[in-house]
Amino acid sequence: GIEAWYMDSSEDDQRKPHKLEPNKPVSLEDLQKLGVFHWKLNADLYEEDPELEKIRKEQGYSYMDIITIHRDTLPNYEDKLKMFFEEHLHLDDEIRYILDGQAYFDIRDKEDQWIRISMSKGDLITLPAGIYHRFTLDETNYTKAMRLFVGEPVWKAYNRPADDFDIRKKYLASLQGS
Ligand code: KMT
Ligand code: NI
Repeated sequence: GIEAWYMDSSEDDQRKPHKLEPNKPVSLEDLQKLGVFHWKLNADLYEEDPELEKIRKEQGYSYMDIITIHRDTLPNYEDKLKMFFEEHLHLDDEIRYILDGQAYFDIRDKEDQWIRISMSKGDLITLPAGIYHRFTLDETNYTKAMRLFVGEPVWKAYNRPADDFDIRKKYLASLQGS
């Protein structure tokens, strides 16, 4: 299941948990305040899941594909993992549903601190357009994820600094008062 915490600042292997001591957990409610939403589904049913269909319909997630992130399955594995771990934003929401394995999504909070979100089989997450984030495998080095998108997918990532985009300003404005 999903779990989130503030990261330590060590330069050690990105695949390690990087929890503070003592751990400083982040609740689902805290994530919601940053515009991050989560659903828990039964990933064994993903090919024909009425719950997933309902979410896709309600949220307008018309597009989907599946990416298997593993040394033997992903072309340019090393380069892609390096790119995924560069701090970036997108002009659209990033929606990911973990079908197998596990991985970490890191997001910045309002004070620009890193929060690590641990995702495993059955976790679906949406990161809002304009939030700075990054992705890494954990020490198991494998995850299979569904990528969802509203309309034709645009995967373009803008590495930080990307503060001049309207979507970034809009995201920051959306945090006011939350
Ligand atoms: C992104 O843009 O951060 C990604 O697509 C991460 C990898 S998809 C599981
Ligand atoms: Ni991204």
